[in-house]
Amino acid sequence: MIKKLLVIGMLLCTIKANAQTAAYTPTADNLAARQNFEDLKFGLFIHWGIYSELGAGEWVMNEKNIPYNSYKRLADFFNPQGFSAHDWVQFAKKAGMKYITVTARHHDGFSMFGTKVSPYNIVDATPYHKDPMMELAQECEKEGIELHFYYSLLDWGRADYAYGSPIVNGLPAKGDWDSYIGFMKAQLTELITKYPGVKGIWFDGGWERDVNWHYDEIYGLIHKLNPAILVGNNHHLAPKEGEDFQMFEKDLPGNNTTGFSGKSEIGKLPLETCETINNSWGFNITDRSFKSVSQIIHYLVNAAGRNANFLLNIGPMPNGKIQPEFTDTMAVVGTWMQKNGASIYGTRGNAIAPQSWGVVTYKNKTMYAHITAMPQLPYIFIPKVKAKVLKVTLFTGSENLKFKQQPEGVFVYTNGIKADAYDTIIQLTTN
Ligand code: JFZ
Repeated sequence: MIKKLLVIGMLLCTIKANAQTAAYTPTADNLAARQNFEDLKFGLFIHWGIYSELGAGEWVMNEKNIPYNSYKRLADFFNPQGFSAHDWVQFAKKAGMKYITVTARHHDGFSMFGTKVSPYNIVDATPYHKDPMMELAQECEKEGIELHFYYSLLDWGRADYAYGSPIVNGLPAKGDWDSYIGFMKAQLTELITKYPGVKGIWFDGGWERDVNWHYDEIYGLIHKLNPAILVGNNHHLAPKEGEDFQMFEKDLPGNNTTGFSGKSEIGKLPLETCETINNSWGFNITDRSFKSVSQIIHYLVNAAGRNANFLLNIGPMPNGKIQPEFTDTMAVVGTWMQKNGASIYGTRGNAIAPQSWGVVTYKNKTMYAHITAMPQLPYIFIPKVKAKVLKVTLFTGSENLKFKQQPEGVFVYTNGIKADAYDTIIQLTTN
């Protein structure tokens, strides 16, 4: 009898171990969603929460040592009467962006959506009493903009997470990990099943502690609820089992200027890189280091040339409105994208390494050489072009440009061409 139980027990253990290590096989729908995601190229990242009220970024509680119990009061006076899902979506569309990734819950643990599993949320804990994530999801669906939710694994306030910091008074030294994982699973289920059209979950904060995050269960749950949902995690490591895209923070894939990306070897998944429109993620009232139109277009083009999407962040104001500096800049970017977007949307990159003059994107039999720094010499050299080049023109013109193809690459003569203020695009038709 005892022996029998032991055998059964051992069997159950192996089944469990197998279940945990079972390799993730993305469904056909998921693979199609990945391709579609790669086609989008340009997305809007939005950091918005009760922290926005203080105008000092989303880490303000930590940075200003605000006791958690005082910080929580921000919910009592969060009443974003100026929030309009329509305006946010129009902002993205006018800028030429195709998807939005928005903070459903950041490290402060405040849920910006109506949730049944915590009273600390915008519907129940603020005088606003409405769910902006629902309005946004519905508006995105109506307007053909894809929606991803940012979801923090780190929580500064919950007792079961037990964040170890003196500003969070009264938390137990040790949390209740099973309870916390269960809470996240319940919230993720809400986000995926209640909100229409959600296409991705963007995890962050797992770098806070080296523990078992039960990614197998969490990612498994997401893919069980909707196999096409794209899972990404800002853990700054090589992609893990169950993830569908790889992200980079404040760096082009392959670069490591921030020191965040040192361990992020580029894998085979779709790539995304995020960057801020000024120097802040959440609304920052003193940050006036706005990126220029040229910087933003160059970042986008450089990401596309490296086969990555560009997710550009804004922090809307506490009333829900987007500040005019952002609107002005992005309207110009959008006008440029309307004219030149076909050389970016739906293309792929990385077939040809970045050059001193710029990068190359391609789609079907057309290559686009994006000259972001006009060379001193009257030509650009594109190395390792395997296909035979039949015709070269400016992307915005029909006149043939002179070129010379050799086994080692193609020379395109750029003298006399009319340069674009941001990116001069040369179109090469191959056979
Ligand atoms: C994280 C968040 O902490 C931040 O608030 C914002 O949401 C951003 C998009 O993501 O920022 C990080 C995450 C990890 C590191 C640095 C910044 N890191 O590991 O050095």
